Amino acid sequence: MSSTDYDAIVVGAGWAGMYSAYKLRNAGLTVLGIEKGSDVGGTWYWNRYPGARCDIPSVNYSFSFSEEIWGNWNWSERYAAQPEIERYAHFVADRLDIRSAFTFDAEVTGAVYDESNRCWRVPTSSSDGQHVYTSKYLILATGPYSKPVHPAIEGLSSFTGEMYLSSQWPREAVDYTDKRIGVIGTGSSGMQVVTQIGTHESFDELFAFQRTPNYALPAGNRPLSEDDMREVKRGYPEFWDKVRTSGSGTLCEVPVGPIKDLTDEELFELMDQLWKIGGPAILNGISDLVLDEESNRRVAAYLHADIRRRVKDPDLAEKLCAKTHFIGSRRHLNEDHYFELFNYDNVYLVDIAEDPIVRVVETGVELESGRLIELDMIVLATGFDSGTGALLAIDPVGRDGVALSEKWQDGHNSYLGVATQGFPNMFMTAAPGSPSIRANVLVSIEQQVDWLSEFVASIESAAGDEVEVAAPAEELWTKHVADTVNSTLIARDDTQYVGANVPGKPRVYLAYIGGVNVYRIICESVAEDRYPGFRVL
Ligand code: N01
Repeated sequence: MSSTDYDAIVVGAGWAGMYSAYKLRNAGLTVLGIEKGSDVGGTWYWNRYPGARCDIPSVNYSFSFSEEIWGNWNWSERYAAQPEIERYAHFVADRLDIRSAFTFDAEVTGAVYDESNRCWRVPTSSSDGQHVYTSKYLILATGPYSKPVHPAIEGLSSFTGEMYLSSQWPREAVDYTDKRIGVIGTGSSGMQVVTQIGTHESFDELFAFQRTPNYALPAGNRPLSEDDMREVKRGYPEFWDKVRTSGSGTLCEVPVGPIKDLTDEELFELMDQLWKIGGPAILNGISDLVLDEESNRRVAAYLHADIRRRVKDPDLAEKLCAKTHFIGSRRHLNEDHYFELFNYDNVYLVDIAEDPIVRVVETGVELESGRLIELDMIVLATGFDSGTGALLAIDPVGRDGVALSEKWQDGHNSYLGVATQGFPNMFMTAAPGSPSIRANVLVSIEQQVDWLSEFVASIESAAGDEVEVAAPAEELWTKHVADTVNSTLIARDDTQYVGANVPGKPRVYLAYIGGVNVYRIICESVAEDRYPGFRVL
């Protein structure tokens, strides 16, 4: 192998990129991190829209590997908001001294595997010009939600007011005063934007353009005191042991079991108790929720009843009830006041399933009925090309000149979601085929990066030049990922998790839903057996 600029290039300075760079550097490798933004944070660097907040409990949405980090950081709320999470990312970066490994404001524009020299050539673009770096290993820590979807709505560019994409929110303060604001999209991001502006900002009128109603669970957010954090930290090691052996990587699961045989009264009593606990994982303990249609429908009926209690206008309440998909097939909102907002006389739901958007014009949004909703500001909270989007934007070219987009034209495949055959020495984090987007992504990332860095260290100590997935291992894993989700209800719905929100995207489920605990055991056994499924030369 010829000499390279670096042993490893890590793309992205989110959680996975920072931790990968840290672990590989500690393993004695020379590392260059490349990040498009001006600082660390990844998702939490870009998604600074009003109301952006984590829906996993803060004490659980944290790194566990370093006592120095968790011992010196205190969260201020049960669910931290974006500014605090971004501060945490900076804190982590400082403690790991990781910025020194990265070049910022530089975009990776491709990656090509040089077979004869067994290295990756990685072109970048920045204000300093174009550079091509070479490395033995390429780690794509590009994040599952980093390529936004720009909706195909006619006339968007003709709008003369302010327009913002939720995931590319400006760093400067936005003024909502006396403005007529339209939010398009009612997924987690759109509902958070509507809740924040509707509750905390002064505005003239607020319109939520809803194509598909979404489920929501009570957050029960509250401040965390120093005493709360002291208490958490006292039990942190045991806490993390439990987290690692949990299915979702979060520790607010209340084991309930199947609800199939409960009477309606028993079920409503149980749901009332779960509601009081709050949090996004209160339903995780219902073991037949995503396995049994009737159980799923009965829980949905409780959620609908909750909305009907909170929204005064019965017709409006009906429009807000999610009925077209199973609970669990989309990410539900973790909310405190979303539905009540529609009781105000200047907050409106625009049901665009009933009266679709035809076009955006200079002054606002025109609907099929001919109605023109005049606006001063449009917020597009229209989602992401999830899972594969950022990887395919780089579109690495592997062995025999085959691009990833070519290999994945009928759907992604990989071994363990960390590597794909034909792309030697290339690893991915939080990628399709791993638990990532259907789990506590931070717990999942920490486990994957620990595993990957040990694997790379073992290749280095064996003086290996090239590592590649073997085709049979990839086929088996891809089948296992599909079989696992196909045995549930959630693969049936058209969601971003199957790529349904991006025209032409192959319909393949984007995550391994067997649980972070099961995935960890599988990865550990692969390591113990000296990595069968990989070929090291
Ligand atoms: O995106 P989404 P998101 N015209 O795809 C609508 C994570 N996240 O950014 O459902 C009109 O869920 C679309 O309508 P429909 C989380 O993992 C986490 O909200 O296709 N509407 C939908 O309502 C989540 O899963 C947090 O009918 C259009 C919305 O836009 C992931 O990010 C917070 C449209 C897109 O919803 C993505 O969530 C926020 C069009 N042309 C996000 N195109 C946490 O709390 C799309 N829509 C951690």
